[in-house]
Amino acid sequence: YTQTRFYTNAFIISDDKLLLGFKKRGFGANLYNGFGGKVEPGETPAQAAARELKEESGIDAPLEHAGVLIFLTEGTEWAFHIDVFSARSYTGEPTETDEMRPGWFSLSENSINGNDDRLGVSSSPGLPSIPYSKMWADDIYWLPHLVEGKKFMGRADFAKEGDKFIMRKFWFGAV
Ligand code: 6U4
Ligand code: NA
Ligand code: NA
Repeated sequence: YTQTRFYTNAFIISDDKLLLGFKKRGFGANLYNGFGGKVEPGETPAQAAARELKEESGIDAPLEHAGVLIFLTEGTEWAFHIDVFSARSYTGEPTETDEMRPGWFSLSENSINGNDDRLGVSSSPGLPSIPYSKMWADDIYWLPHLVEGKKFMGRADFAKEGDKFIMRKFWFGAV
C-alpha cells in the first residue's frame, strides 16, 4: 500500500439509543453507518469529523476519539485509515440530507450483541435493533466496544466480488 487515505466516522449515543445514517448514495450506499467522510487538506481528523457530522446529519456533538480502523481492499492501491469518534450528547435535530437518512436504534443496557437484528430481538420496544445485517461486516466486532467507551483499533481486509465487498479477515484489539 503506497498511500493512505484519511477518513472519519462519528457515532452519537443518547441514553440507550444509537444514531445511524442510512447512506443514500455513493460508496457504501444502502448501508447504515456513522457520519463521516474524507479529511480535507489542512484539517485535523477531529475537525473533519465535526464538519462531516454537521454536513451529513445537521447536528453538533462533543466528539471524542474512540478508535482507529484500517480498511484494505484487494485491487485498491491505498489503505483507508478511519478515525472513529463518539459522543454521548448532541445539539440540533438529526435531519435527512442528500447523502444520509438519520435514524435511532436501541442499545441494551449491558451488551448490544443481544440487540443484533439477525437474532430478531430488540431491547427497546418501539425502536429497531442495530441493523448489523445492513452495515459493513466489521462493525459488529468493534461497535460494542465503542458503546462501552473502550478504545480500539482494527484492520479489515475486503475482497471485491462484482460490486460487493466481502470481508476476508478482521483483526481487532483494545488499546
Ligand atoms: P465523503 O468525504 O463524505 O464524500 P465518503 O465516500 O462518504 O466520503 P465514507 O466515510 O462513507 O466516505 O467511506 C470512506 C471509506 O471507508 C470507504 O472505503 C468505506 C469505508 N467505510 C466507512 N465506514 C465504514 C465502516 N463502518 N466499516 C467498514 N468500512 C467503512 O468496513
Ligand atoms: Na461527506
Ligand atoms: Na460521507
